[in-house]
Amino acid sequence: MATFPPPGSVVVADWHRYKDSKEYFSKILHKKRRRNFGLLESPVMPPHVAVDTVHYKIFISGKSGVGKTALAARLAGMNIPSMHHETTGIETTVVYWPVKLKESSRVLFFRFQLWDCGENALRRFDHLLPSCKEQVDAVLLLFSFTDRTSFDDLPNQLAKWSEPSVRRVVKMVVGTKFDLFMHCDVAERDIRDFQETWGIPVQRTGGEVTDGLGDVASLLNCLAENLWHQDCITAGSASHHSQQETVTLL
Ligand SMILES: Nc1nc2c(ncn2[C@@H]2O[C@H](COP(=O)(O)OP(=O)(O)O)[C@@H](O)[C@H]2O)c(=O)[nH]1
Ligand SMILES: [Mg+2]
Repeated sequence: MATFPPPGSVVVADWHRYKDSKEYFSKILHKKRRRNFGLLESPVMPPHVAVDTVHYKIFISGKSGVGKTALAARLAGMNIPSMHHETTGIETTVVYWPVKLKESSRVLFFRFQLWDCGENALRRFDHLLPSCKEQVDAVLLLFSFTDRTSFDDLPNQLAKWSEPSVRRVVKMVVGTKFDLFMHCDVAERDIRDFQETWGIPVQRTGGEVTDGLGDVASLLNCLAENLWHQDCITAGSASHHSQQETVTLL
C-alpha cells in the first residue's frame, strides 16, 4: 500500500491565511475572486521573486452526476453549474496554487491541469480513457454523500488504478455534496473505516463557492502534498538506482 504523508507534514497547511503568502496568492486572484487561467497563461511574479512552477495532470473520475464538472469549476473558483448536463467529451481546467514547503520554506506554484470527461463519452469512445490516463500524476476518485452506491463502488475504482500496468499515480478520494446533509447516505464512521482500511485521504466538498480560497485550500494542499511526496520518493529511488548502477559499473 502507498504511504501518505500526514496532513501538513510536507506543505504548510492553511498557508493562504499567513501574511507572507499574500504576495503569491494575489497572483491567482482578481478583484478578490479567482483569476481564470487559459492553457498558455500563468501567474506572473516580479523578476526578483523567482518561483518555480511544477506541472501535474489530474484525472477526475466518477459516475455521471457525481459532481466531476462541479468540482473542476469549484477548484478553479468558477461558478458551479446548477443544471446537470453530461459532459460531452474531455474538458480541461487549469488551476494554479502556491504552496510553501515545510522543510525548506521554499515556495512553488503548483499547476494542476484537471481532466474531466463525461461517463457516457468514456463508454462510447474507447480512445478517451487512455488519453486521460496517459502521463497522469493523480486521480481524484469521486463519490457523492447522497449516493451510497457511489461510495460502495470505491474499492472497485481503486482496484482499476492499482493494476501493475498503471504507473505510479497518487490516489485521493473526494466526497461531493457534503452540503446536502439532509440526504446524507454515508456516515462519518464509514469514512473513518475506509481511510483506515485503504490508507487513502478522503476530502469533503459541497456548497456554494465562497471566497475562492478557504473552501478549496484543504483539497489543493492535500493534492500538492501527496504529489510532492510521490516525486520525492521517485527521485529518491531513481538516485538510489543510479548509485547502484555506478557501483556495478565500477
Ligand atoms: N448541492 C450540491 N450539488 C452539487 C455538488 N456537486 C455537484 N452538484 C450538482 O450535481 C449535479 C451534477 O453535477 P456535475 O458536476 O455536472 O456531475 P458530473 O456528471 O459528474 O460532471 C449538478 O446539478 C450540480 O450542480 C455539491 O457539492 N453540492
Ligand atoms: Mg460533467
